Parts: sequence; structure tokens; C-alpha cells
Amino acid sequence: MMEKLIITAAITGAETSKKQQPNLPCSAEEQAEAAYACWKAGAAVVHLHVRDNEENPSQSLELFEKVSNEIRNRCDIILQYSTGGAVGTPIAERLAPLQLKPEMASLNVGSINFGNEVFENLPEDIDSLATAMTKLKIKPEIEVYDLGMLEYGVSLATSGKIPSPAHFQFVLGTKYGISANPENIFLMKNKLPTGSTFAVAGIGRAQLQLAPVSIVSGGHVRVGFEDNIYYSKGAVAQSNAQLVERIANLAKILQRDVATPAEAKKILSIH
Ligand code: KMH
Ligand code: ZN
Repeated sequence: MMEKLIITAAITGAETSKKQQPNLPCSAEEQAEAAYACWKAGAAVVHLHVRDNEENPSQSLELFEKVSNEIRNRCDIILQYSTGGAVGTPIAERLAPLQLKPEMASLNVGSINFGNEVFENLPEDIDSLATAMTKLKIKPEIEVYDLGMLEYGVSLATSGKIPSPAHFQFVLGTKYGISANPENIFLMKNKLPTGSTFAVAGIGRAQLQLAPVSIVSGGHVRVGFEDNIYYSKGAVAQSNAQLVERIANLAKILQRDVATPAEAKKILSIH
């Protein structure tokens, strides 16, 4: 039997703006309400970026602390902090919020062109993030955008740099990364060490299109405004929760149960 499905809600991101998606949660209050609504709709994990008063992306520890407290007052959804930040965020800032010891954090394992810039992840920076997560007992989610990154992520797990079993996120459909199709999910899944878990984050319309593929092949699913702002062609979603709810419904149709945060912790070996 397949393990239950973990739905992650990537509610804000660093690149999406309120201009593009008027329902984008930016303040701590908005983010906490969005995370709570996603939890009610079936999300077990919230992937968090924070914004400052001008709605610009930030890695401020204080802002992460504020939103985490607000979310904790509402529900037990697993907190997954971004350590990717925005393109160009210095590594010291990306590391800072880990001191708050969220249950999970993203770990980007290679550099890639992103928009007209480079999302830079130098080997020494990947190493400092991985070391900090291991020390603070934070479960890394290894973010991979292409095959080379996947192989590097696998080497981190098999060398013991990251505790096993490792959890991977396949991000498919960024402009310069691996393209969004089922074959690429199977290709990546088949390279994982035994016991690993994986989730799929499709960008744009691939968010919906790849979700059923991941659901039926034992993977998990990430949705939310960080990766996609639409509900259907040309129609922006009303909320992140609306996107989560659709995945929970799909899972029901495909007869895969949805994990609670407590169940997700067991699946991901978070103690
Ligand atoms: N904003 C992207 C450059 C992550 O959260 O770790 C990186 C990103 C990945 O969003
Ligand atoms: Zn992110």
C-alpha cells in the first residue's frame, strides 16, 4: 500500500507579487490565515518565504519568528522555511532563520539560470546549509531543478552529509530546468536511493498536470502561489487553499489518503 499523500502549500514565494495575484499572502497575519486555510484543506506542510512591510522578499529571522508564532497559534502544520530566499540573497541571510529550528527547510543543491539572473548555490554554501540543518535537526527538502542537481543531492544523502532517508523535491517546468512531463518524474524517481521520499512541484500549468502523476506513482505534491497563480487558464486562484483542496479531491478520486502533519512527520522521519 502507498503511504499517505503529503500536500505542501508554497503560499507566497519570493517572486510572485500582489499585482500578479491579488490574493498573495504577505503579512504575518495573511500568511498565518492562508497556512491555516491550507491545513484545513489538507496540507501537512507549509513552505514559507517572508515579506517585509513593502512586500519585498526577506530572510529576516524576526519576520520568520512572527509568522511561525501566528501559524502555531492556529494549527500544527509542519513549518518548512525557505533557505533559497530570493535570487541574490546573501548566504548569511539565507542561513539565519534556521536558528528558529523549523521542522523542515529547503536545500537547493545547485545553481541555475532563473529569470535573467543566476540563482547561485555554491558548493560551500550548500555545505554550510546542510551542516546547519543536520546540527539543528532540521529535515532538509532537497530542491532539484535538473538531473545534475538530483545526482548531487543523491550524493549528499549517500555520503551521509544529509541523514537518510532523504526527501527530494522535483521542481519541473522552470524555464532553464528540467521540463514538466511524466517521463522526467519517473527518470528522477528511479535515481533515488532506496527509502527516499519525493514530492513534485510543477511550475505554472504543470502544477495541476503533474499532480496526478505524482499521486499515482507514490510521490507527494506541492501547490501554491509560489509556483502557480492560476486555478484554470486565465483565472487566478481565489486562495492557496483552493489549490490545496483540488489536490485533496484528486487524491480522494485516486484513492490515496491525505496525510495529517503528524502522519507526514512519520513518513518524512521527522522526530
Ligand atoms: N526564490 C527562488 C530563487 C527555495 O525556497 O528554497 C528560490 C526558491 C527556492 O524559492
Ligand atoms: Zn521557495
